[in-house]
Amino acid sequence: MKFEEKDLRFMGSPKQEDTSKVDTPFAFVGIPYGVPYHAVDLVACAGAADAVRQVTYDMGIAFNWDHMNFDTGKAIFADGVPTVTDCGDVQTDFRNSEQIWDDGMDKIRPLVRAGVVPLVVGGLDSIPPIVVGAFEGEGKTYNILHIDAHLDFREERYGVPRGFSSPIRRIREFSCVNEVVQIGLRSMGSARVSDVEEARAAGNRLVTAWELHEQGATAFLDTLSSDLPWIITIDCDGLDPAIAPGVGWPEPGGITFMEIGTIVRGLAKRNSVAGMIFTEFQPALDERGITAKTIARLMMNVIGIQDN
Ligand SMILES: [Mn+2]
Repeated sequence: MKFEEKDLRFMGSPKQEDTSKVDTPFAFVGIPYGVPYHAVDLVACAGAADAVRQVTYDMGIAFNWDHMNFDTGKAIFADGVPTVTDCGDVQTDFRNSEQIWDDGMDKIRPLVRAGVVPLVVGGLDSIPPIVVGAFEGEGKTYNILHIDAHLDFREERYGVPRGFSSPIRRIREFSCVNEVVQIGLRSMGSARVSDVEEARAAGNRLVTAWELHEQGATAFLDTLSSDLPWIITIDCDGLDPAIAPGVGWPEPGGITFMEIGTIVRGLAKRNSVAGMIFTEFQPALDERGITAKTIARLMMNVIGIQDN
């Protein structure tokens, strides 16, 4: 049964569009439009945040805050007090790439300043630098964990420097960024051999999907430094198509739910998650809401585990 409500809110949490007025430790934000290459790019993921909101009604989470969440070993929200606010979606003029960046950062920055952890659903994979840019200039430094089948380190593509083949290149340019670790790389995408060499030269640590599977998620987690908070950015095609079928470029052999869960939960247990971003989720391609559910579950694990 599909629950129908006009004003969907993630987990049925309160809504507050003004991000300077959020008083919960976590905030859910939709960024439907990143910088596109072609007009059609704007359509594919625009409904992703709403699909994640919807699945939290379909799962019953929105009405059953006192139910046990076995992922965290406790009620979804203790004493009926939500710990996340739904801040709605970034409104912007998607014909203007400067505007897309400015409006996105303006929405996220008040959360960063208040110590609220933004939980963001894009958008194509051109949105991560918008979110990371909101952390820039606040006097703190962060590590980036990027999950993706693809490198996303092109200087430009089709003459566009802020498109979805370049987000990690752009993220590297922020002075608030320290380490960049990229996991889940496999098969081939827009990256050329020279782009891989440039990513390594920039200091990025690249872990292929093969390497992660062989090493195991727990051992990998142990290699992540505890010195700085982490911004986790997940292109859904980095995950295995079994748990994230709703993507434009499904690629077998991706990161399993237990692997990504172990990594995300491990960082949350350290209280190290400064922000979380999901991109490239195309609801029209989803199968029985599995991709939306994967995103909601992982966000709920951070919300339920991290003591923010
Ligand atoms: Mn990708």
